[in-house]
Amino acid sequence: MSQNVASEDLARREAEFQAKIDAGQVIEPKDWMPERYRKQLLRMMSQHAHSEVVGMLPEGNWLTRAPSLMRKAVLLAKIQDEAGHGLYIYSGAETLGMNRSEMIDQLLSGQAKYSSIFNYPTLNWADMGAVGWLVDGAAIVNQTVLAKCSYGPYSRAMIRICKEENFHNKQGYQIMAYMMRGNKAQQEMAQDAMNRFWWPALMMFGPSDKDSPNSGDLMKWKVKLQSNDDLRQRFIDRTVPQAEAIGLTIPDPELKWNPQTRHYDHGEINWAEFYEVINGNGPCNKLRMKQRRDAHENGTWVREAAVAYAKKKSAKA
Ligand code: FAQ
Repeated sequence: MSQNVASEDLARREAEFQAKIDAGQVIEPKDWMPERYRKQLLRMMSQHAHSEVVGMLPEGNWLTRAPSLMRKAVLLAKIQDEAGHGLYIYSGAETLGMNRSEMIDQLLSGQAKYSSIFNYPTLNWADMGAVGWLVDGAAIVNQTVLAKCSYGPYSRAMIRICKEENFHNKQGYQIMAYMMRGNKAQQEMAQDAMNRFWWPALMMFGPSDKDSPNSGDLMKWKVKLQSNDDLRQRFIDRTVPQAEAIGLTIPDPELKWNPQTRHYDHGEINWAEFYEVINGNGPCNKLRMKQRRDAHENGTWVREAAVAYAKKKSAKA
């Protein structure tokens, strides 16, 4: 009998929760939420935060080799922004009941994912342009929509983060445009970066809708407001004219404007490669995780000192 009452109560609460979502209300940390909503958000937000942090590595690689002091200062500022985004999203995710160190343990033990894109190498300076333009560009398309998602702390974090990502995107495009105005070797370098980053950037949006196991729940709860394929298409539509404007060729022979749909048709993504990368077998997965684990270990004394300092300060207070 009491089990029946409990399950009726749960069904009522779930219905009320869904009604709030359907009415466009925002869910805040202290509101009741279904356990699966909490878990899905925690998964997504922690993976997002890990991506921001691991995402610093391919760019950090170029700090000592940026071609001028100005480029170095800009790159440094961008990388610092990414660290801030990671911390910001970890804080948002903590409101769902898991602390940052647990999330980081999940990353370091390989239990949690981070974006596939950061498992590709950054081989030449133009890659810094491609990362800013294409990777941050794809992130913005995804995050602008997340800024309207149903979970308050996540949507608010996205609003601020998108503003900074816009700057990252423009500095990346500016690097590419500048190189395309340069000599033949510089133009080839930019095209080479484009060739290597185009397809992995498209994979950032996740598998095709028909193969996306989490989308059903996430769309129902308005965490996702647009599907993986729709966002990918939006990214393609806005990026192709930008590439054409500076003389870069998109490495997709099937790419064509479709006047009926008013979108670009594109070739098939190599999904086998995508799954290899997200399952740990991309070109740089092992290197990235080693760098992250080493950085975590080397930072132990800093974390210990910060905790000791905070304790000392609160004891005095
Ligand atoms: N990489 O069912 P779905 C940035 C996994 S931030 C790795 O479709 P979902 C800023 C997915 O987790 C970039 N794994 O999943 C920056 C799931 O596995 P699970 C990060 C992927 O969640 C720029 C499985 O496949 N942005 O770049 C990927 O509904 C420059 C099935 O997929 C975010 O995280 C992938 N690309 O949709 C920083 C945005 N795609 O967990 C530094 C927030 C899918 O069940 C430098 N996240 N998987 O084991 C999202 O919008 C969503 O989580 C998606 C995936 C769209 C990424």
